Amino acid sequence: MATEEKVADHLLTDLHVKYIQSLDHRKEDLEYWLTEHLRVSGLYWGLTALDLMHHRDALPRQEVIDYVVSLQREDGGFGGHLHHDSHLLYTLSSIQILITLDAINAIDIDKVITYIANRQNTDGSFTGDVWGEVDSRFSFVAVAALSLLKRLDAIDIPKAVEWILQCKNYDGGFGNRPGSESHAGQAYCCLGFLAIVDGLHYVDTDLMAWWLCERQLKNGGLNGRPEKLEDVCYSWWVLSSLSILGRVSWIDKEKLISFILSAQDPDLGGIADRPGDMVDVFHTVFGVAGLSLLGYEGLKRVDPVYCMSAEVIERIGLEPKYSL
Ligand code: GRG
Ligand code: ZN
Repeated sequence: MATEEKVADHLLTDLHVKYIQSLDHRKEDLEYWLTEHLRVSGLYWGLTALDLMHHRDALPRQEVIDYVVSLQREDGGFGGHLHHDSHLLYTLSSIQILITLDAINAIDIDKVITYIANRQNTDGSFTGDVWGEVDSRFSFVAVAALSLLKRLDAIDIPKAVEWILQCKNYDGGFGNRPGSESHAGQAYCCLGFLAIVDGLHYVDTDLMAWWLCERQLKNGGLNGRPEKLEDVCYSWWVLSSLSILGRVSWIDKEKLISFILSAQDPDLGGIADRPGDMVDVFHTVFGVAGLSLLGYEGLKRVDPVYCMSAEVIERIGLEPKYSL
């Protein structure tokens, strides 16, 4: 017998809050252990989703701060979990959490600046950790973290820009390294990078916005590159890029809102990559943040560069980058 499918037509805020609160107690789930290496990023995603839904206090503030502080390593960087090696990705998540909770002075800031600056190569690119993988994601993460700490002077910005511009493609998009295929995740990173260093004039706005709005499919969802499936997280990677370019109106907002809402778990909360799939905190934050960029009622505004509430970005005195 066919069961009637429940499809939510509004944001299930209370359920999402409970879902995020439950994540740290799900030690019987295999996923809990499989994601140990990126636990602090999971915490940043959960906290940001809660903050945007006006429930920042739903996680125990002091416990979260103590945990993040415990992740700072001797080299100044942060690991994804206790006793894990430093990586730029987890360093940014740690800084984002502490700034959201207004507790950045709890860590050794000079040491983390040194860690980030040491990741820059002579060609301007950045490695994610001491093992040497280079990616435009890491250039973004480095400048995002340094700008949140007001220490962009610690790196060679002109060289960093030179390298990012080599990742730009003829179709208007960006890849993860010079010569790589355009991908929406990298579009966000390279555009966010240029927004932070005041380099948006290097981008052909209409060409890039055209490539980005072409990511919307008939079902309203967005994909990350041509011929790929729709996925809720591109509601962040694509839409934040369009927001930075001031071209959110180039996509069908109502259809995208319906697509994101249809990917919610109507029983236990959380948002999945697409309707019917298992939820996770990664797609939950990017679904909520995407709805915020779409002006969904009852949510705080999100900053399209930092993926933190615009209120927090304004509190620390950075210029908000939000535009519809
Ligand atoms: C502060 C929000 C924030 C981010 C920090 C980690 C990072 C910087 C950015 C990641 C950007 C990125 C590359 C996102 C894409 C993630 C993703 C869905 C990858 C999957 O790619 P494919 O090719 O999947 O496996 P498709 O969708 O093309 O089939
Ligand atoms: Zn996804």
